[in-house]
Amino acid sequence: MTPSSALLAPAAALDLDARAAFCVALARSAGEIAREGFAARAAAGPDAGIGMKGPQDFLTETDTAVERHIKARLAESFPADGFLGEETGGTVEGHVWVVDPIDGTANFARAIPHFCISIAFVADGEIEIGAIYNPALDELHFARRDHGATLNDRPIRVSRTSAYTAACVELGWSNRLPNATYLAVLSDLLERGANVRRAASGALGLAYVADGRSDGYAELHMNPWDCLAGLLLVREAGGRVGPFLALDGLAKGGGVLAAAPGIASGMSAATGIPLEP
Ligand code: LIP
Repeated sequence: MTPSSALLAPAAALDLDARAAFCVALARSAGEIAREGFAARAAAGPDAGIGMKGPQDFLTETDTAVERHIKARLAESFPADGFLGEETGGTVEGHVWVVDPIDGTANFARAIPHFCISIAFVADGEIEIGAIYNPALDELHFARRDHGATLNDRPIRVSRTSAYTAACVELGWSNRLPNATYLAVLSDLLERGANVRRAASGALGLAYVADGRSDGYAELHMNPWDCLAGLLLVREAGGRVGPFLALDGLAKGGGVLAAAPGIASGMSAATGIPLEP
């Protein structure tokens, strides 16, 4: 199959079993690189130089090394698949791997062990495979469409929380939108009675909704590499999510909503992000 025709191959013609198994091993091998980079950064101390791509947008040498590793291994094993990475860009055409080499870079840069590698595979407008690996805790969240979600191979489900007075949610922030917009949503969620956190890794925020440790995650604009794996995890774990890909999120990014069913409608009203049926 030539690369161009392979890029247009329907998902049914793709070997998703092979890609799913490869994705798990790839997340763990990339995690080794991230773990070594994190140890070096922690040893260098708080005054070590931190790269900046822009205001509040950090880049470390580990981001670059991890993305290079993932991109090279995918090119070797699935040369006809597309690639879209946070640091090197890529394509949104055909079936494509979407990768954030270090999500939570602001934490990683300051030696805070709350970061992860996020890898998703998208085909025919569907998120087919998602992996989020936190090497600091050796926690691998994994999902394949219509096959459920796991944490270190154990099945996971979203929480059964339905009362906002018992809910703990996360509201992601970036400087891509006005602070007033963020504060309005934060205020709405607080007024509903929720406890609201922000831990600076959107992918882990979504993974924790999938395994029930958090009741919801929202962010008014996320890039596709930050959220696609997590959105699949939450849906496969029985949660509600917003229509990210249907609103051209792969090309433009967009609002992200993921929640336990019992509080999903309130999160949608607070953020203005609709829920998938
Ligand atoms: C992060 C996102 C998070 C957002 C952070 C940051 P990065 O991605 O996962 O949702 O709130 O500001 O953008 O830059 O650490 O890969």
